[in-house]
Amino acid sequence: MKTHRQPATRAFTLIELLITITIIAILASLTAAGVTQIIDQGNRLKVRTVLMELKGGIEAFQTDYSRYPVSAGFTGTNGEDAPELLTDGSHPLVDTLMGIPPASGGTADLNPKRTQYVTFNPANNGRHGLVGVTRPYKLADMYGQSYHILLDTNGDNQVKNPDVGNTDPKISANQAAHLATKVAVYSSGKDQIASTSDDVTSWRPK
Ligand SMILES: [Ca+2]
Ligand SMILES: [Ca+2]
Repeated sequence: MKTHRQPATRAFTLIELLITITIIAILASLTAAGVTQIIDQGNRLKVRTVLMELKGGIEAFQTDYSRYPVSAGFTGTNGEDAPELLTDGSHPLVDTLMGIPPASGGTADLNPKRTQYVTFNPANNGRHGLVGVTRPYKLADMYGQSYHILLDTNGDNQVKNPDVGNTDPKISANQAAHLATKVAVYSSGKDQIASTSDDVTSWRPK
């Protein structure tokens, strides 16, 4: 007498179906917030990479020329460091670091050796790169804002610590007045406001 067994392949298909449903359930649990968080972390990493390149480029320039890539008159008052710089195209710091000669009729040539300390690509919709065609160039972060640069122009091997004035008390608490570095760079972060918790800095851990 013949027996009618269920084909083994059918049971296997059911297991596959269950696995597939489970995977779909897991994927569905990846909420939009989770995806946004991953994108945010990626953007912060890109910003930090650029600002560390800026910092490294400025330090290498200072080693080569025994001065910073700014005009000789760029100093602070009362023995302090010069005020914070922005990569907003108001001065040729980015051009100088890229080894680009000054525009004709422009400022003094600060990098006559034409050494290329950094390389940046054109921005994409005003973000993450060089903005516009007029010189000096503006360098924008992932959020379309300029980078902030602090230089030890008074030569005491430290710069003011911007975190002292951070609006987040968890960040501003117990901060030293100065950072023990000659160059500090930061981005105002996703909220596009400086000295808030989402800033991306060269001195904090990633
Ligand atoms: Ca200083
Ligand atoms: Ca911020």
